[in-house]
Amino acid sequence: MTEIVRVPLREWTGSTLSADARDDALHALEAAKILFFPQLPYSVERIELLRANTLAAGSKNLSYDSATGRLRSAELAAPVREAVKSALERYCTSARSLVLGLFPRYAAGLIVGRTSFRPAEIAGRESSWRKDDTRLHVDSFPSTPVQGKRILRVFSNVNPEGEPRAWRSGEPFEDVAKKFVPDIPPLAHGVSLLLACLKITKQRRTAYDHYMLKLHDRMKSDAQYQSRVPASAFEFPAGTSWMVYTDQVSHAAMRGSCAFEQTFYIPVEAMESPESSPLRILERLTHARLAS
Ligand SMILES: O=C(O)CCC(=O)C(=O)O
Ligand SMILES: [Fe+2]
Repeated sequence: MTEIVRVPLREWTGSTLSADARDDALHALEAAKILFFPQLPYSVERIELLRANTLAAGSKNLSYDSATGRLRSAELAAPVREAVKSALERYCTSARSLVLGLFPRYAAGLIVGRTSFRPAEIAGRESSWRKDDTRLHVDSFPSTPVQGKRILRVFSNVNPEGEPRAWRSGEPFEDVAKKFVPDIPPLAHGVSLLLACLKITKQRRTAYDHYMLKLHDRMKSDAQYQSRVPASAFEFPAGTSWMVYTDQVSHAAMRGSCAFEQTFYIPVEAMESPESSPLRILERLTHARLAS
C-alpha cells in the first residue's frame, strides 16, 4: 500500500529545502510514494465564484494548455474565462518551479503537459467505467501516447469549505502488472501506425502505451479486483498539495471538489532510478523492448 511522505515545504520553490531533504524526496517519489505538502496551499482569489460559474457553464474539468494558451471550454463568460485562465497559468508556473526546484535533474527533458481546474464534486458523479476515477487505476491517456515517459502530477486541494479530497490507493505496480499483463494480447501489427495516420493518437502508440492503456482498462472494468484488492484510504485536507507518479501508483479519487492539477512528462533517462519505472518493470515481465 502506498506510503505518504510529508514534505515540510512552505513555498512553491523546492529550492528552500535542504539538499538532503530533496534527495530523500526524490527517492520516495521514484519509489512510488506520494509526496504530501501539508503546508503548501495554492491560493486563488474568489474561488467560490470561479467554481459556481464554471459549474453553471457545464464545465467539470477545465483543461489548459500553457504552450498555446488555449483553455478548453467554450461556454464561459469572458471575465470568468480570464480569471480561470490566469489561475491555471499561475498554477502551471508554480508546479513547474516546485518540481524543478526540488529535482533539478528532471530539467533535462521535462515536458509540461496540461493544467486542469476540477470544480465538480467527485462523489456521485455519473460517468462511464473507463472515465470513472473512483475506481483504482494507473493513469494512461488514449490520445496521448507517452512512449515510455513518466506521468508526474501535482495536485492542490483549493476547496473553499475546507472539505478534504479523499483518495484510495491500491497495490504496487509490479503486482498489478503481474496480475493483468499475462492476459493482455500484444499490440497488433499495424495498429499503432493506423491510429497515428488517422490522427487518433498524437504520436505513435508504442507497445508500452498499449500495455498501460490495457492495464488502466482492465483494472477499472474488473469489479472483483476493485472490491478485493488491498487498498488504503487517505484524505488531503483543503489548503494542501501533493505530487505523485500516477502512471505507477494505483489510485482512485473518491470525494471532494475544487482542485488544481498539473501534468508533467519525464523521460525515464532523467530519473535517478530508471529501473523502478513502469517501462522497465513491464519490459522485465514481457522480456521485450516496449518503447523503441
Ligand atoms: O482529481 C483527482 O483527485 C484525481 C483523479 C484521477 O485519478 C485522474 O485525474 O487521473
Ligand atoms: Fe488517475
